[in-house]
Amino acid sequence: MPFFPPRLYPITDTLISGLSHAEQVELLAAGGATLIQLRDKRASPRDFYEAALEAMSVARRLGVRIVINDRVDIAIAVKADGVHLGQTDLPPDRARLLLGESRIVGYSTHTLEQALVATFAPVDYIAIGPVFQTQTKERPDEVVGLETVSEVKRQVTKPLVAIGGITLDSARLVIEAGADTVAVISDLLSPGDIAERTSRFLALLALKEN
Ligand code: 3NM
Repeated sequence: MPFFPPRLYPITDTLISGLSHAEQVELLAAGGATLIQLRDKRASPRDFYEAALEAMSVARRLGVRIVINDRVDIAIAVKADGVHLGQTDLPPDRARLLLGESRIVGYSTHTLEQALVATFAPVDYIAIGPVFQTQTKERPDEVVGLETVSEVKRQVTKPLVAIGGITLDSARLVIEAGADTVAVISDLLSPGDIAERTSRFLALLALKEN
């Protein structure tokens, strides 16, 4: 089945939010998010597995889909809806073999060239970033800017997720540049009302049709 990501794709971060993955899923879902990525670069595989399992039970109760960052094994172990792969993770075709056809496989790219290569991979969406400067990712790639988002959109038919430094103030511009979806961490999870912030993003992004 073709996969169409929603306009907003929140990604969890326990450090920025000060909350567990399950707590973040609860609040993001309360604000209207329907697809959430669990990301944890610091936890041990065992701890990430336990936290993801807990978040999955919240997500199932609330009807939210969950994608696991980087770890195909954990995605399988917790029966997540999919995995998001970086350029140094398992190759997408190997992840696809392990996960099967029905799960979501997303793939990060950081240049037009990588995005073009990704169009031949068995992935459901392509992410491009960082669109703007980000403090959230350690050793981020070079900022690609809105022009690259537009260029990738022109050349790529798969759904396009933009990521990196996207805020309530810039999200519309990113969608107008051609992204189908914005993936956001810090501007959703920084101290404040996460559910309210999520619904503000969704209201803003709903103003423009697909
Ligand atoms: N990946 P924030 S940028 C996880 O360029 C991640 O692929 C990126 O966090 C990429 O919304 C990034 O706080 C961090 O900038 C996104």
